[in-house]
Amino acid sequence: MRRTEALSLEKQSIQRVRAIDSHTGGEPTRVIIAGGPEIGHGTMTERLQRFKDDFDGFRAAAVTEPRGSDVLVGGLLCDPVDEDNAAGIIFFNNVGYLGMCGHGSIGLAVTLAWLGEMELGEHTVETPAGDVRVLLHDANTVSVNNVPSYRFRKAVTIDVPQIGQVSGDIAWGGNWFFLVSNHGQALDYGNADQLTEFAWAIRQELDEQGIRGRDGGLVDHVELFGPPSDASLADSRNFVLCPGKAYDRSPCGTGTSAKIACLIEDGKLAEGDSWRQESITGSVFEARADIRGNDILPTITGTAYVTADLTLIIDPADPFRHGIVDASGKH
Ligand code: PYC
Repeated sequence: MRRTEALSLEKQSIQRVRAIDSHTGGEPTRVIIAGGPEIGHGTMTERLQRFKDDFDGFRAAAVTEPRGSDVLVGGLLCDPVDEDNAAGIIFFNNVGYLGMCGHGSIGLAVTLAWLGEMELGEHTVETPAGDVRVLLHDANTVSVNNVPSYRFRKAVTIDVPQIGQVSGDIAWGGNWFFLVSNHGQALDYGNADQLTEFAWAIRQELDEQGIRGRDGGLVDHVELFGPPSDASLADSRNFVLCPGKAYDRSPCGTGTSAKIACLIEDGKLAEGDSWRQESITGSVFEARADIRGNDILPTITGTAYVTADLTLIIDPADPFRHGIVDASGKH
């Protein structure tokens, strides 16, 4: 066999994956639009399980080094279970899977609009955490009606090694958050390394003490709050540490949902009132909540921009095809 034929045969086994990258308030999203794993046609929960069980290597290939980075959130675009809905999406990151992702949903809508597959107006997107409505206002601005959000426990105090006592609320906004206001940290972009270590110490102590969400889920996001950089632009500034130790460059859609659930439960925000949440990069999400029965239903509005239209190459011969792993097999 000639060398060129041999090379072309080898190339046939290469997986080519088309992805669109965007960022929402600085936080990147990579939506896999073709060439991803076949995870079946079950419910979104069943598809998530199939993804976890059979294709975790793909998750790592798509978002971790050398094809991605710790900060990247991936989204596997699927056909919706209900054909009247716009899409299904399973979000994932450098260490696992996210029930919902606010910045990612904004990025998804902008990505679909950029591809000509979503028109202006309202659409339903299915996620493993439930259906969310997205309202595409223009090519870059999107509102997301998030899943019902609530506070599970108020003022939980833990003793964190090297830090001391830290008190925070545990709340759900599509992911579990530990929300801390009294921390003594400067929420500045230039202080991101220090904030990461501080929030990571809290996260580890939550794990250590077996502190969990209502459904037994890991409280795997830590959110620190402080005053905004400019009170005319935002109501509060946050720093959100994600499960894989990367911090959210955006104000975090699910974290902002958890925050407004706490504010409403404390009587500090009324139904329909606006809450502008700023991130340490200066990006802002505008949030409000509707109350239906006992449910707090947050809406988050933000902007996203497409940054790349790319083909990922996953070559079976590449020792790092599923990312860089340590001796224990951890990414
Ligand atoms: O915007 O919900 C969000 C989010 C979760 C993790 C990173 N971003």
